[in-house]
Formats: sequence, structure tokens, C-alpha cells
Amino acid sequence: MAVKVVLATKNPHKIEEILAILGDIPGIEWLTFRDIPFSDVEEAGETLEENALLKATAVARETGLPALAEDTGLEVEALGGAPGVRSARFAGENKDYRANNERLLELLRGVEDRRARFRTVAVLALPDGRTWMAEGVLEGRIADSPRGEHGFGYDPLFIPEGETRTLAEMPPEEKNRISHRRRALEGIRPALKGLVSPAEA
Ligand code: ITT
Repeated sequence: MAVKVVLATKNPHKIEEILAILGDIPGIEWLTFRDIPFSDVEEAGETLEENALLKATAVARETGLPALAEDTGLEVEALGGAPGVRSARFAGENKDYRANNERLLELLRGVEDRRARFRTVAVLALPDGRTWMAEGVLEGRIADSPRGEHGFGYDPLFIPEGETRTLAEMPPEEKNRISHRRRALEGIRPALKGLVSPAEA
């Protein structure tokens, strides 16, 4: 029988990317908020680590199933690491991607140092309180204007190191091969496999 694991996010873009990255693990049946309801978790933490832990442990407790959560931030060098943990609400409470991108470009107008990184912290939590955490980083820089239609959030403004295209100009398979999310989730893969066959973990 498959082991059920809940994706503790309501962001449809994240769900799509997480399933494209981890959906191939045999013996795991992924559930989303469409299959099993759970309450919104307030992201009250000061760090990506705290928020990912809060989300995963709350959903594991509420559903009684293993839960996978992640928190992602864009850390811009010239802004001292901002927007970071506040990436979703950089331009206001309604998590508007376009407004966030405009605010970022505005703050970086005329700024030469455009280095930035995406950082994802992923957490797997079990209802018995056990947790696993992994981090993934993608280094890059902020473009002068938005380009591309793929992806979500800050993707139209983020050019990975060694690239000329933004993440939004890459087909989803390409982003998912190199992304911060891929790197964090690969760190959680062994723990997920361990849920299916504990002896081999
Ligand atoms: P959950 O908390 O439900 O997982 P969220 O959208 O609130 O979803 P975060 O708190 O992690 O997620 O918000 C991070 C924000 O950073 C998100 O709203 C996007 O604007 C941006 N973001 C996250 N991952 C991204 C990615 O892969 N590419 C571009 N932008 C991303």
C-alpha cells in the first residue's frame, strides 16, 4: 500500500514543481489541499527554516499524515538579503507577483551589483514529531527588466549564474533540473524513500 504524504502548501506553482521533482518516488501517494483539507498556517517565523518547520509540523499534526513544506526567499545582495523571508509580501499583503517585481526593480534602479540567490528550505514532518530539513540555493543576478512567461514569482527577473536567460525563459523541465527547489527537495528524497522502505533508509 502506498504511503500518503501531504504537500503542505496552497501555492499551485509550488505544487506543480514539487510533484515534477519528487513525483517519481515509487510507493508514495501525494495528497494536496484538494484531497485533504488543512488550515492556513501563519508564517510567523523570522527565518525560512522556522517557517518551513511551522508549516510542515502544523499540517502533519492536523492531518495525522507525513507532511512536506518548503519556504523560499529571494536574497538580494545590494538589499542586505531582502526581501528574503518576506518575499511573498514584499509589495503588500496580497502576494502580487507583478507588484513585487516592480518594487524590486525600483529599489535596484541604477544599482550595479545585481547579485542575488534563491534559497529554499524544505521540511518533512511526521505526526510523531520527527522532522528532516534540507536547503537548496541557486545563485544568480537580477535582470534589468522582466523576461519570459514560464514559472512564477520572481522568475522573470532572475538570471541563474552562467546563464543569459531568466528562469521564466526556461521551459519548466530546465528550471526544475537546476532550481533551489530541486536542490532542497533532493536533500529530503532519502527521508521520503525511508518512509516507503524503512530498512533501506
Ligand atoms: P506557501 O507558504 O503556501 O508554500 P507562498 O506562496 O506563501 O506559499 P513562500 O512563503 O515560500 O510561499 O513565498 C515565497 C515567495 O517567493 C512566493 O510568493 C514567490 O513570490 C517567490 N518564490 C518562491 N519560489 C519561487 C520560485 O521558484 N521562483 C520565483 N519566485 C519564487
